[in-house]
Amino acid sequence: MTAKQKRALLIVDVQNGFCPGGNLAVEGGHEIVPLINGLIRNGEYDVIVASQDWHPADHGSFASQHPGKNVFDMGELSGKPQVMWPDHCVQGTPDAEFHPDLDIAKVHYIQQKGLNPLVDSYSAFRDNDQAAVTGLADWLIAQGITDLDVCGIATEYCVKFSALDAKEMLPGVNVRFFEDASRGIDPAAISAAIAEMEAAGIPSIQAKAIHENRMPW
Ligand code: VGL
Ligand code: ZN
Repeated sequence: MTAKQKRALLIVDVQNGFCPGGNLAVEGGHEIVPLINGLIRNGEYDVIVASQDWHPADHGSFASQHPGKNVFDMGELSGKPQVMWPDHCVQGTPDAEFHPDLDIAKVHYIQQKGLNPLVDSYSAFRDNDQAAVTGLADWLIAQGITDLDVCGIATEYCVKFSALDAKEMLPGVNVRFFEDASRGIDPAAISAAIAEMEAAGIPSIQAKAIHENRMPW
């Protein structure tokens, strides 16, 4: 007997802070918004989730909290190696808002992350030290999903760690990565992230191929 598929889309951190003009701008971050809106609107997904980087102003991943450190230096947070990020996605600021064109009204569940100032949280599922989970895995399991497609920003950070955690924390769920509906920071690191996801059983797919027969939306 084959059980019916229940498909979910996870949209990672499509926020002003990671788009041009934002505090941690990723080149072309805004370009994925129309593709993602197409995915949201094409009716293939039963469940749509968005994650939102949501830091307190004194978050320990910010270089501003580490005297003598520069942005993008390697530093330490709670004894672990940590990239020193610019202040970004501070709770309640425009930088933390979703991109204004993203069709957020059709999102069923928003998972905020990065609230604990003592640990960073790239994954939408748990903190980087893997000590605390966010609740997203339990929520998706309760929905009975069978398939999860992941897209968003930044490919080699929050998208990759979210996809890898999904594979590990959602037993039996098919996880895929939308390459063209994601953007990353460093081309070499993006390629390495795609290889790492593929090695973990997460294939790369293209949103454009899915849309081809459906446009205009
Ligand atoms: C992210 C760095 C710091 C991301 C979030 O969304 O990929 N990267 N915080
Ligand atoms: Zn962050």
